[in-house]
Amino acid sequence: MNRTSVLLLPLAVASAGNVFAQKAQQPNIIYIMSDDHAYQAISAYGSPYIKTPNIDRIANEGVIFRNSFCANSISAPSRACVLTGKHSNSNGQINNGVRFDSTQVTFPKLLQSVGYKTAMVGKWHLRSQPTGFNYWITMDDQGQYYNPTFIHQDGSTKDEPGYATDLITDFAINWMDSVKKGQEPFCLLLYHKAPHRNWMPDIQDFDAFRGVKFPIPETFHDNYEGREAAAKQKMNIEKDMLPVYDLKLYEPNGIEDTEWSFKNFHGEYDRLNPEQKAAWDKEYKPVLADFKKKNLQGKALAEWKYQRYMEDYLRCIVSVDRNIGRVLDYLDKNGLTENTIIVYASDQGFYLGEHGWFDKRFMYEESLRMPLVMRYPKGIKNPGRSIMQMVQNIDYAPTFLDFAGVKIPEEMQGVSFKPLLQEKKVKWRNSIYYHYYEYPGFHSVRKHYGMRDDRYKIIHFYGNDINAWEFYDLQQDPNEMYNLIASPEQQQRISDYKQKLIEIRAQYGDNLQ
Ligand code: SGN
Ligand code: CA
Repeated sequence: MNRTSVLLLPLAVASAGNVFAQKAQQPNIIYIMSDDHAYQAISAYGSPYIKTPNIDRIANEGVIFRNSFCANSISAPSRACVLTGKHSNSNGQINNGVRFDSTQVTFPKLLQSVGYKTAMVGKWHLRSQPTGFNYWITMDDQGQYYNPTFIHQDGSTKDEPGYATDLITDFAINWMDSVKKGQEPFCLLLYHKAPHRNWMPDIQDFDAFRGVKFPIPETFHDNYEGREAAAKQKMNIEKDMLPVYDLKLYEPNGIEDTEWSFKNFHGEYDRLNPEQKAAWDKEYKPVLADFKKKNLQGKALAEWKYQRYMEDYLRCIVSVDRNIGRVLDYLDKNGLTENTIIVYASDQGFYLGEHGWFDKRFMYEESLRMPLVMRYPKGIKNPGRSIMQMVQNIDYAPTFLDFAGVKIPEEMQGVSFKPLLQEKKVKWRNSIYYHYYEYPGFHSVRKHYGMRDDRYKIIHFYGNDINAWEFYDLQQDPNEMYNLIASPEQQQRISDYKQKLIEIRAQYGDNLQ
């Protein structure tokens, strides 16, 4: 026996004997993602509107990312970025319309290959069937809030009585119960439908926020001067928010609205059982009566719609936060808190009246930012901290793999932020890249790509009917109201940023436009 094998032998024996213990050392991973949850509606981010104690608990016992961004502010693309660790141009999921190529390398597949038990529960939205999961149960496309339909692994579908956010959490907890804890690490993707349009709250949350007057955002009455794409969108609360479908101002022949609005409202409302309908009508009939009595116009009407929108949107979040609390309790009760990475994020940001809008898609701050909090008692140094470095959803896959001790594939474009969590000194990126592609489409936001660093942002809107550049100084103008593209003092800087944009596009291999 040579010297090397003598040295190796005891190690080999030790590792064979410890195979379960070793696997148990790998952290469990719970990645919770909701749909359209704005950071402005999370108290850990200083929300003026709502308290989210359970999301805040993750931040307080872990970290909060203050500069977390998506790569393409819309659902399916964001989900694909998270799974693959790649930008949209590289993973192919450029918009909500295309089908996800499920043969790609994803982090759940890699975790599964090293012995993790993996599961996906909730809004999947990628059209192709989930791959890389021991267990999955999903909703069809956007799913529904009340008594929703779930798709099971054998392809069958079944309506489940109850409220989406509760049911998704029930499925997730039931699955965690089936895992042999301490013997096999697990990875759970828990994807909520809420608080996506059309913001239908759970009956038990109707009392929350009733009659509250929310502060109107500074930019609510924006006239979009100097910003052509912003002027062309169709996601304005005053003009595009639908009285029946969005604001629940419904009674037969009640008030005027589009056929589409009535049809889609019915698609959801008709799912309620008689008891639920009675509670629903009891809540919303007086709201309609009040609306009719006031007979509002112009600015006053826009502000009334905003208040109505906020009430229902925030009520949906009360339920999301409560259900996150159920998951945290489950971890505590089962002794899993220490060795579990738990993350809360949303697929993108959202407008809560800023620039007069709802929805997302734009590279402006509210929809570019992605709320992100993470707890891992064993692996995060100095909990209770804010992380200021710029991270993106393409970084999640590399980070999870890194914590699980799995080699990060070369093809992943994101970077593990594990060193940031361990307070290691590392050279970090100083700019992020963004590209949005869904036009023509809902809300008419033009295609655009751009780059942001800690001070400036450059955006190029392009297409048949637009070719417009925008440039913002985020320090002087955090609300992005003043497009500096024609400012004489900025010309040198703008040409530098145009060059930097060419370079970052080349770095990520993006020549789509
Ligand atoms: C639906 C919504 C849109 C929303 C898209 C994409 N309309 O089409 O308002 O922008 O989803 O949202 S709805 O009337 O059907 O609710 S995403 O988050 O899934 O990308
Ligand atoms: Ca979304």
